[in-house]
Amino acid sequence: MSWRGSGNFRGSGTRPSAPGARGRGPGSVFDAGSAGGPSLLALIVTCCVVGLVGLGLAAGFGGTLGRGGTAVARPAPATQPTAAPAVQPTAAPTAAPTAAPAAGGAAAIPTEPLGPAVASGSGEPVELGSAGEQLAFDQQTLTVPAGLVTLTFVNNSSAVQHNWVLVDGGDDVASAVNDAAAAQVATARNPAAAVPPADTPGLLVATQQINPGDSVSVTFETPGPGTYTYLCTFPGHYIAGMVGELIVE
Ligand SMILES: [Cu+2]
Repeated sequence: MSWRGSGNFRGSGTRPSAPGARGRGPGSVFDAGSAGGPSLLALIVTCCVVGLVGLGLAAGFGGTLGRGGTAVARPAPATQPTAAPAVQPTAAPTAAPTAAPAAGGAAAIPTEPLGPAVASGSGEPVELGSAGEQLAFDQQTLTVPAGLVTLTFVNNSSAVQHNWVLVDGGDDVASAVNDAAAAQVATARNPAAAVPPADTPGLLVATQQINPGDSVSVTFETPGPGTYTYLCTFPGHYIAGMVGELIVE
């Protein structure tokens, strides 16, 4: 009984070596016994060894060999390897697509003023702001001399972004430029990208969207004397009335 519990037979499952090893011990008994004894003694010993080995194997293999009813227990380990790989492939593809849109959106967000009228240096200083928490400018009309102007725009709201965009025309041009900014938002999937491209027809100057409390300065060459339209191109602000008139004298 001691060898059955050792695990050597159960673990190795080498059926031929097991009886052989046990046979060697009793074999010495054969030699010492009488001539007629060995056959009966060998048969008894063999039966015992085979029976014990059989029990040992049956216990060690847990029913895979003999008892058909318990053979069902073995398929259990097979389900574990199947479940483990299924989880890992699911998590990996989820992370990859997340990074791609973020990188594309970041590249489409302007960080400084743009437009054909933007110039270097400094000109006649002018200041304009948003009207507190309203979707409006704090000056509906702004008068500047013709030439080089440096406008500082302040976002006085506490919650939303704003920008300042000057166009060469009235409401028709302003509306088209506002639509061009909206297209940028659709591409970048980010309202901070709500700035018309530099080559948008009718565009003169456009600042980037600035955060609440921030300000931005832009120097530009005014068009000839006349009346022009400025607006904020953050989604919904122009429609809500964030628009004004620049009078160039
Ligand atoms: Cu705005």
